[in-house]
Amino acid sequence: MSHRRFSGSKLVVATHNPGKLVEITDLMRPFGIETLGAAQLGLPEPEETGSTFEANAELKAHAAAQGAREPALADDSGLVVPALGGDPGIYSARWAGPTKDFSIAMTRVQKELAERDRKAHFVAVLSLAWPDGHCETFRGEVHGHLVWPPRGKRGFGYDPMFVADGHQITFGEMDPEQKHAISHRAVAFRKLVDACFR
Ligand code: ITT
Repeated sequence: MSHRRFSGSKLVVATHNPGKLVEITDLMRPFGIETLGAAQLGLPEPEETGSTFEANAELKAHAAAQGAREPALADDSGLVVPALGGDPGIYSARWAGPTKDFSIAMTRVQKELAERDRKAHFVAVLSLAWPDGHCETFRGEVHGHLVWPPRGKRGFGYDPMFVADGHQITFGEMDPEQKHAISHRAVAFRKLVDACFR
């Protein structure tokens, strides 16, 4: 399948989440690509009306590409807990409430989980859209389990309660370099790079 190449040196990142912006900027750095956050550019935060990670990533990427008149990369991601029927899933940010307090979201996951199976995975879907409407979309996942109480102050969101398979420490305790080597976002990013940045 042929993909469209991105040939610029600056990329609009269609996120209002500072934790994601830091990670995407880190992942882009080796390719000499500078990032501009949607908030920095004064772009509005579109309502996430899709019912899949893919649909939401694409709608955010299209909105930013139209608004900035430049190619834009969006990330829609979340924590999927099979024992909770896939929740919080695409609602991961919404479980933190209007104050975006992830201690509230993690406590809710822990309460609803109670004694059930603690397996979980993170999903990230990256979507790169151009102002003419073309779009390239890639998914990454990292599987693991949930711990309680949360541990570590690094990362963001649900990181302090997630331990990836083959590891003992949470993403909240992990060096960012180590998280970037295995994370859902990094897996999706590698697919994006292979398809569009080489
Ligand atoms: P934008 O839509 O502006 O990008 P958002 O935070 O609303 O920001 P999402 O709708 O994609 O983004 O929500 C994803 C949520 O899933 C995010 O707020 C985190 O809580 C969680 N999440 C995603 N990736 C994560 C990661 O690497 N570590 C921890 N939590 C993560």
